[in-house]
Amino acid sequence: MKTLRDAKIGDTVTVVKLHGEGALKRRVMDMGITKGVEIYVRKVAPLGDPVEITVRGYELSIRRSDAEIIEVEEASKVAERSVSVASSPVASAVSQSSDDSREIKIALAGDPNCGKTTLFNELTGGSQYVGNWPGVTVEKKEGRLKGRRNVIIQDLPGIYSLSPYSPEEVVTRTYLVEERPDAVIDIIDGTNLERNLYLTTQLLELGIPTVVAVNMMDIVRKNGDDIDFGRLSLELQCPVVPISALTGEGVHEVAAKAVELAHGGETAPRPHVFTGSVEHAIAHIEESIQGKVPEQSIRWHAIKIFERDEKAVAGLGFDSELLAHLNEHVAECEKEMDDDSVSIVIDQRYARVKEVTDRAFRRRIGRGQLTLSDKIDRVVTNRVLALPIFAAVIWLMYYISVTTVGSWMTDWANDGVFGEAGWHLTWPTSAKAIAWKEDTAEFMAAQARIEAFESAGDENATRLFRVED
Ligand SMILES: Nc1nc2c(ncn2[C@@H]2O[C@H](COP(=O)(O)OP(=O)(O)OP(=O)(O)O)[C@@H](O)[C@H]2O)c(=O)[nH]1
Ligand SMILES: [Mg+2]
Repeated sequence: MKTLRDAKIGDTVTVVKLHGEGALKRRVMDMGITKGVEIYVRKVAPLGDPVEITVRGYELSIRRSDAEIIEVEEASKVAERSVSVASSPVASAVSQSSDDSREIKIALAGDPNCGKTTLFNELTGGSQYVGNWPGVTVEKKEGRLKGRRNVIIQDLPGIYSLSPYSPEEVVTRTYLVEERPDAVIDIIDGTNLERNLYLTTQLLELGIPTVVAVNMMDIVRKNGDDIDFGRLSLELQCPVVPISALTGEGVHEVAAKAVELAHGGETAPRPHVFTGSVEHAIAHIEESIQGKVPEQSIRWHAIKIFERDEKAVAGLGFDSELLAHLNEHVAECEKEMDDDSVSIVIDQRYARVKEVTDRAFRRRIGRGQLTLSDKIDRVVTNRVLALPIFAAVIWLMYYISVTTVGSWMTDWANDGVFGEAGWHLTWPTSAKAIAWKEDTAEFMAAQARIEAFESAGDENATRLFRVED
C-alpha cells in the first residue's frame, strides 16, 4: 500500500482511501483530503517531516504521521489550466442600507487568515491585531460600524469547518449557532476559493442571512485569476461582493448589503449540496425534529444529527427513543452508500464546492507547477545536500564576519570611532572634536615627551649592553 508519506516532490497522486478514524480522520478530511482528490507534493523537509502539498488549490503542510493514513496512487500530471472566461460584473447590486435604527449584529466569519480582522478594522475604525498566519484572533471582538452606531460588527476567530476542534473554533461555532447574529459576512480568500467555500456551504445551512465577501481581490487580479461573481452568486444563492479589505475596495458595499439583509430578516436559502439518498435521509431527519429545533436552523441540526456530531446532538436534549429513530435513517443511508456518514458529508461537500469553482473560477497557473522558490527549496532541503549546504552557508557567514567585512568593521570601530583618530574620522571640524583636541593638548604633549624619553632610554640601554659585550 502506497501512502502520501512515500510520495516524492513533484508527484501528483490521487487519494484512494483514508485509514484511521475519529477526530484525526475527520480533521484530515475537513482539510479537503478526501477520496479521489488529487494531491501535488510540493516540498518535503530534509528528514521527511512535514510534507507540503497542494490540495484543492491551496498549500498545506501535514505531518508525516498524518500522511501515513492517506493511501494514494499515482495520478497523471494535472494539465495546466488556461486563462478564460471574462469576469462578469459584481453579482449583487449593492443596495442602499436601510434607515432602520434597531440595533443589529453582523458577524464576520471565515477561514483563518482570510482577512476578517482587516475588514473589521476597516469597518469599525478599530485596531485589532492582524497577522499573516492562521489563528491570530482567538476570541470574539465587538465594534460599531463607522457612521452607523446601531450596527455591531463581530470579529470571530477563523474556522475551517463548523465541526470545532480547538477552543477558538468552539467560540465561533457557539456564537453563530447559539447567539445567531442578524447577518453574516462570510469572508472568503479569493486566492483559495475551493478551500474557503467548504466553510461557506456550512454557514449557509445555519439559515442566517449571509453575504459572501470575496477578499484579496488585489492578489487575485495580480495572479491573473478570474472569478465569475455572477455565477458564484447563482450557485451559492446569496449575494457575492468582491472586496480587498487591505485597500478598502468594496468594504462599504459589503457592509451595506449585510445591513440590508439583517434588517430585511431575509432567511438565507439553504442550497442542497448532497446527492439524492443523503438529501432523502436529511429530509426524514428534518421531519422528525420539526418543532423541536428553531425552524431557521433545522437543516443545520439535521445535518449534524446525520454526522452524529456528539456536541451538537447532546445540546438538543432529545430522548433516547427519538435518537434511536434518527439513527435508523443515518444507518440506512450509510448502508446504501457503503461509507460512514461523516465521510459521505465531507466528500459530497467538496464535490459540490468543486462543481461551483469549476463553473465560476479560472486559475492562470496550473496547480501542479513548481515555483522558483519551490525549485530552490527542492535543492536546499534535499535529504543528502541539505546538511552540507547548511554547513557551507554557516562557514561562509563565519568567514565573512571574522575576515574581510568583519575585520574592516572592527578596525573602523576601534580606530575610527573609539580610537584617538576617532573624532577626525567622524567629524573633524565639529565643536566637540576641537574642544577635545584643546583639552587633551597638554596631555598629548606630555605623552609625546615620555615616549621620546623612553625611546632614548632604550637606545642608551642598547648601547650600554653592547659596551659590556
Ligand atoms: N493583499 C491583501 N492582503 C490582505 C487583504 N486582507 C487581509 N490581508 C492580509 O491577510 C493577512 C491576514 O489578515 P487578518 O485580518 O489577520 O486575517 P484573519 O481572518 O483575521 O485571521 P485569523 O484571525 O487568524 O482568523 C494580513 O497579513 C492582512 O494584511 C487583502 O484584501 N489583500
Ligand atoms: Mg483575525
